[in-house]
Amino acid sequence: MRVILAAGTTETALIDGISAAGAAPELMAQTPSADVEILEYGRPTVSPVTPVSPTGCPTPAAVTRAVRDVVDFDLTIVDAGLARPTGSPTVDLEVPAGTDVREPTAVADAAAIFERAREFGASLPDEALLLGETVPGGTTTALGVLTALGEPAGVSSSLPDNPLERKERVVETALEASNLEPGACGAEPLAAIRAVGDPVQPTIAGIAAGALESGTDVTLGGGTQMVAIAAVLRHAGVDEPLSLATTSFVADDPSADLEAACDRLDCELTVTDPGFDGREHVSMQRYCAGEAKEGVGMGGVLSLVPDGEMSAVRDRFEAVCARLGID
Ligand code: AAM
Repeated sequence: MRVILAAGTTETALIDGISAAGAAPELMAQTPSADVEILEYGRPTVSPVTPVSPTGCPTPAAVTRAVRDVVDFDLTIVDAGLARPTGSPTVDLEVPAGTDVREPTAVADAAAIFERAREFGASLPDEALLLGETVPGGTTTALGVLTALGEPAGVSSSLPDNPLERKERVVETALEASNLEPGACGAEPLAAIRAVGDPVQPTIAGIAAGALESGTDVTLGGGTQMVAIAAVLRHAGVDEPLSLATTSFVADDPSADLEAACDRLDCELTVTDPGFDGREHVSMQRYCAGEAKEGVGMGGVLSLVPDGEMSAVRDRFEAVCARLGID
């Protein structure tokens, strides 16, 4: 199994109060670069900070790294629009950082990115791929794309209280700035991303399309951002089987309504509970309170943990948090 993590940024994350994927708005652009270092090395290397939410909840990269210490999988990191340097080795598909969706164009070369990613996905020798993301503001851009496609699906949030109305206002402004009505891009999913999406979306959708074409199994590892990718693929006419693997934290979020979305998009859903409620550990309790919930492939890699090994993952998560200096 190869895990591919697409890491990128969108200026949309700077909008006040829409994301907790960084301690402060000016740190959001740093989060994906640091996330991929945590996956690779177990802690940030050239990145100056460990990504935490404003309340101190550690990035889901810490959970994914903990799983990596227990389950063997290959890992490839794709630069899907990083805005800061990273010390991790990355595949370069020439993906620039994304613009604020409230500008007329959010991802200028969405179609070209999709094509390059598709070639990359088709070239891989693996039998199965698990695709993950890190892009602060990603649930807002997911809502943008779902709305432009005319899909009724809701989105989750890295915040315990989903600022859904704020996101809806952003998406409304974004569609107006692009001269689009909701549902206008139903037949043109890459136009939806170009107008109101983020650069991670055409990267993951392209890799998935290329891999599926060449007979590789694809699982989307994530929550409602991956629902948006599944919608892009279905609207692009991709009809191969698709799976989505996420955490119980997203599955339990009523604003996500994940099961209905997966049903509609003909996507097999796997939900994994890491059992964090059984431990007196501050960070695990934060996850149980609905902070962070998912990201950096967390739900996907949790689905790879064999029966009986989840307590080892929790032990490793405690060790990763201790190394990062987080409770
Ligand atoms: C990624 N890195 C993170 C993080 N994510 N570091 C700390 N907390 C997170 N939740 P939103 O739309 O609310 O910003 O949520 C999406 C982001 O949260 C994504 O980057 C996802 O990978 C996760």
